[in-house]
Order: sequence, then C-alpha cells, then structure tokens
Amino acid sequence: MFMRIDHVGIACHDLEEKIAFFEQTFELTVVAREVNIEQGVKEAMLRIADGEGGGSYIQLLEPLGPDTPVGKFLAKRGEGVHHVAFGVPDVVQAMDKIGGRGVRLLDERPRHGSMDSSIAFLHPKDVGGMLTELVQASERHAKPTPNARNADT
Ligand code: V0V
Ligand code: CO
Repeated sequence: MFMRIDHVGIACHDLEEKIAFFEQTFELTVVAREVNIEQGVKEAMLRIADGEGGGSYIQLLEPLGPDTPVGKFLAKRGEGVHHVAFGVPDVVQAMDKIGGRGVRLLDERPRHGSMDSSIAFLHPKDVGGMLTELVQASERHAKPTPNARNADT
C-alpha cells in the first residue's frame, strides 16, 4: 500500500529560521511553500529525493495560531517531529482499507495538501503514537511507472 515515505513533518515556531538551518546544514532546497488555512499551517517542502509516484521531502510547519493542530502540538510538546506521511497510489482506497481495519480516520474525505496532493490523517493513538498522513501526489508531481501502479493491486 505504501510506496515511499513522502515526508516527515516537523513543527517549528519560526519557519524562516528552520528553512535557513535545513538549507545551510543539510544542503536541502525548498521546492514549494504554501499557507494552508484549512490545516492551520504555513509550510515549506524541502526536497530529499525523487521516487516512483512522487518524491520524498522534509516538511517544515509553522502554526497559523495556537488553536491549530501544530499550535497545540508546540504548546504541549515543543518543536520536533509532528507526523510521518506515506505515499499511496490512491488515497481514497487506502483510507477505505485502513479504516476498515479499525484505525480511526481524522478526515472523512481527502483534503488539499502541499503541491496539490490529496491527504488524509490517521489518529496517532491508533498508530502507536505516530500521527500518520496518507499522501496521493498530484499528477504534476508524480509520474508513476507501470510497475509502481501494479505494485499496489
Ligand atoms: C496529538 N497527539 C499526538 C500528536 N498530536 N501524538 C503524536 N503526534 C502528534 N502530532 C496525541 C496527544 O498527545 C494526545 O494524547 C492525543 O493525541 C489527542 O491529542 P489532543 O491534544 O487531545 O488533541 P488535538 O486537539 O491536539 O488533536 C490531535 C489530532 C489533530 C492528531 C487529532 O492534531 C489532528 O486532527 N491532526 C491532523 C491535521 C494536522 O495535523 N494538520 C497539520 C499538518 P494524550 O495526551 O491523550 O496521551 S498539515 C500537513 O501535513 C499538510 C498540509 C501536508 O500537505 O502535508
Ligand atoms: Co504533512
């Protein structure tokens, strides 16, 4: 079902400061930035690698306010890894399968994610304490090979 780790989301207080750190220390490059009102974040994607069906990234997340998922996380736990996102070929199909296996879905339908992806979250308490995101990359950012498509069926 999972094709790759799409991204690791890192909660931070100051997006610009963390971007500078990741660029200078790890020689990564920002490939997309977005303010996502629905998710309550200002975020940046730093490219690690390209892969089948989409790439791998670090996602830096600054909350738009204290009463948002990342704002609450920062207040409770401080800066650090907030979620792990797995690339899937079809997010609705993955939600159906995973939800049917007793894991709580935090979204009833896919939401808009970075770089026009379709995303959905799974409850961290049902995944061993890890907030988990499913990502279906947009056609623009994913060119699956025939093998990658067949791998999930
Ligand atoms: C909360 N908990 C976590 C957690 N956030 N555990 C691991 N990782 C996290 N990030 C734990 C928390 O410690 C509680 O455990 C329990 O889950 C319930 O948390 P809560 O504080 O009572 O509840 P809330 O109101 O903070 O909600 C938590 C959830 C919420 C996960 C339900 O944050 C959510 O719906 N997240 C999904 C959306 C999201 O995170 N969007 C931002 C990224 P104890 O203390 O009871 O043991 S947006 C993004 O990634 C985009 C746009 C993208 O393109 O990729
Ligand atoms: Co994410």
